[in-house]
Amino acid sequence: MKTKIINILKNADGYVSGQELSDTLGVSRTAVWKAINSLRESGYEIKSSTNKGYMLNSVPFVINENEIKDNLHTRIFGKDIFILDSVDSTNTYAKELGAKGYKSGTVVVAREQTNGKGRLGREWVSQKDGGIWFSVLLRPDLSPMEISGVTPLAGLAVCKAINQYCSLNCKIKWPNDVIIGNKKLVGILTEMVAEFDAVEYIVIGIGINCNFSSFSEDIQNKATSLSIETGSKINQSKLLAKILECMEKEMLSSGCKLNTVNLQEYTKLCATIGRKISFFRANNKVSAVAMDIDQSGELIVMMNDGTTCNINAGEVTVQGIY
Ligand code: BT5
Repeated sequence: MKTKIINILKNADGYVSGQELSDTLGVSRTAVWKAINSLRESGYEIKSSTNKGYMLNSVPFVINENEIKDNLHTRIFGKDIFILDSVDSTNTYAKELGAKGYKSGTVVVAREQTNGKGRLGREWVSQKDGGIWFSVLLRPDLSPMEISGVTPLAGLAVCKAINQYCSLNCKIKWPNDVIIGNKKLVGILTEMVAEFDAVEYIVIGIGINCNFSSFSEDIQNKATSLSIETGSKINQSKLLAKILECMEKEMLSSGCKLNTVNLQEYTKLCATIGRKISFFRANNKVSAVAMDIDQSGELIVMMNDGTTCNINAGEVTVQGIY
């Protein structure tokens, strides 16, 4: 009933009377009033006037089921979607769904994570309604060796979607961060469950800082958010729908593999290329210059002695970026 009320109010030109709503929906006026209150609690601003009825003022900017479904134009991604108020980690939840046999494209999104995970056991700060914290379960037809394109492709799709939706100029810090200037906006954590020669499922977890205005001391120098960068609040449900659409396009059309076309786009958006970097090799810190990305998603670097070598998604420090 709530979805129907919202659709009626969205399509109305001004106020809709309580009587009209109750007649159209075949329920009592008290039931309408209760549904309106519940919609208000989930973030819809609905004006009411004794004589005229109800009018929709604004839709919620936080993650909201109606708003996601209303804006989602995908075939597979997000067709099954779990929308949670609070969870320890959407990745952990999605991995449980994977083990239970849920379909490829299933999405888990939460308004808050109490134990959001970064890579290598690090923490991902995911405060309530501050951002889009979500995971996509995929069952690609790939061997574990072929999985290396997944994270770059997800990064590419998220970066393009944000740039289009928010008119920004985000870049990718190889392999898995989306950045603005020299600050981190998005983190991606991909986890895989595989047999020896086949991937059973993967979970791509993505955290996007949206409506944060300040960060804790430990990350304030290296983190940013869309509201800080654009100066306005972001409709998180619409942006999530747009991102899922971009991810589906990018990942399904390529079978989740890097190819000439998507690699060229990735390279263009990659802020790491052309910069001085450093990384650890056999416990020694080595400096080099990032030159290119190859089709397995590895970074090709030129060492100080002029030789080139490939490095894979380890820990790389890029000069000038956190
Ligand atoms: C990442 O790790 O960047 C991967 C983050 C993935 C988060 C998503 S949210 C949905 C899904 N469910 C999960 O539990 N996780 C995924 P890494 O490259 O290791 O970066 C982690 C580091 O980034 C931390 O050590 C902090 O320094 C910094 N950091 C933590 N929270 C941040 C935030 N909200 N914004 C920017 N930087 C942050």
